[in-house]
Amino acid sequence: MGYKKERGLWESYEQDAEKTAAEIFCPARISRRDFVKKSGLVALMVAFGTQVPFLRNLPAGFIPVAFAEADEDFVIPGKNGLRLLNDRPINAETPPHLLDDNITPVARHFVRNNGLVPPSANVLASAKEWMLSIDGEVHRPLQLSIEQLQRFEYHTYDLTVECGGNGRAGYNPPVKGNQWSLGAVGCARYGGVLMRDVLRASGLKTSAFYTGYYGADIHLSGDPKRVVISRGTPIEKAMNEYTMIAWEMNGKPLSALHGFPLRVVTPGWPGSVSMKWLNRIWVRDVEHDGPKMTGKAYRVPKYPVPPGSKVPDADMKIIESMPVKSLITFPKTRGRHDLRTAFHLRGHAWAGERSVKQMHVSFDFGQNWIRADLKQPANRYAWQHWKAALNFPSRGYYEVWARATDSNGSMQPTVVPGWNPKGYLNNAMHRIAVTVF
Ligand SMILES: Nc1nc2c(c(=O)[nH]1)N[C@H]1C(S)=C(S)[C@@H](COP(=O)(O)O)O[C@H]1N2
Ligand SMILES: [Mo]
Repeated sequence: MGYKKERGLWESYEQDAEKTAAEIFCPARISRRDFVKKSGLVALMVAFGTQVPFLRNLPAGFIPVAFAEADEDFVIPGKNGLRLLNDRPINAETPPHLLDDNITPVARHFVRNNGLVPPSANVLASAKEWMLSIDGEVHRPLQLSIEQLQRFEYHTYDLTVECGGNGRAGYNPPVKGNQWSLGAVGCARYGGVLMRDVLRASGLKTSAFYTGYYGADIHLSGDPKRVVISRGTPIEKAMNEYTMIAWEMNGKPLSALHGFPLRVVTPGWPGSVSMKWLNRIWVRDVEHDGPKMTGKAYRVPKYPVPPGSKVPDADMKIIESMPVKSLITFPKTRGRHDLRTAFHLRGHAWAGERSVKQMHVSFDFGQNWIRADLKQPANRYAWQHWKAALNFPSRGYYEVWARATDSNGSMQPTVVPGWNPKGYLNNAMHRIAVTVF
């Protein structure tokens, strides 16, 4: 079988730079407009603002990593300024300063794919034939077209979606998988219907215990029989009044990368239970056991473990609520600031199933904390905006730290929280550097 394991772009580079360069130059996947033109010696020097020793040794057609990370032509079409972590499947995160909007624009929303986007997602007309089936522990199995789905009451909510692996890059020893830093999170406005209205219409049996969601994306092996990912939640979470079956993101039909024409949004839980390209809901009388539901996937140890240890699968539990977390979205890290003026900063905070109760900032490595101004969320599960103003006591290099506290009093840790085999749930504080002059 031509099974291709998921492998990061930079990992591939290390193993076979030329082959990787050739693969990523497939124009259908990534735009490389002008790259060849710009790769002339002079253009590269200008781009880096410095000498590039040994440039003549650079293999033909090879993109220097710094160039690939920074060049605006090296992008996923429709995504603006995102950092590409992997191109097959596509995974890209948003630098914090590009998450400044209250509602994350589609062009700035991270993408996490475990498989390949189904070709139908690029064909608008495919929505007309799309069918969502609901079966399992229901009295009336349903086959719904999108038109039929649209007869249920329409709702729109701002919902935070964060990948369970956001922050993975912070763990030591390092953990395999996409090396997300801070930006696998976004809060978009989803439009659609409530999962609970649809499930009720199917006549849930009293045995209904868990959902199993299926999407139309294609396994990396190309084998149509293999399911990329199929996850679900306890029936109570599916019946939560904010769990949606959505067809709109920010007032427009979902884009191909975000699950066109239909997706689940399960706010407050790992993004992996927000199934994209949704075509089946299997209501089950046992915990769902689809791909990436079992073993170590989206699970953490039931007890704290030493970093780097092996944990038996039986000692792992499914991640439910995401932990309290926040970002500084303005200003960008490594800026310069005039001592004579107040330093204004802002960002967002969120807390999974909980709400954010308080937000604080510090500029002396956590000795003293200043209370930030924190807004209520637009609706439950929307991230909360905060802002603060500081006056630095002198010139010099500062770090500004931001710390959210949730409604139960839990705070973001200063250091990376408990290591776990797959590197989930890193909610350490976001820090930015500022040079005050
Ligand atoms: N069908 C399908 N749904 C999926 C995935 C996927 O690979 N296939 N990835 C999941 C994961 S792990 C995350 S974090 C979110 C990301 O949603 P986004 O790409 O819209 O940001 O989608 C989830 N839904
Ligand atoms: Mo994820």
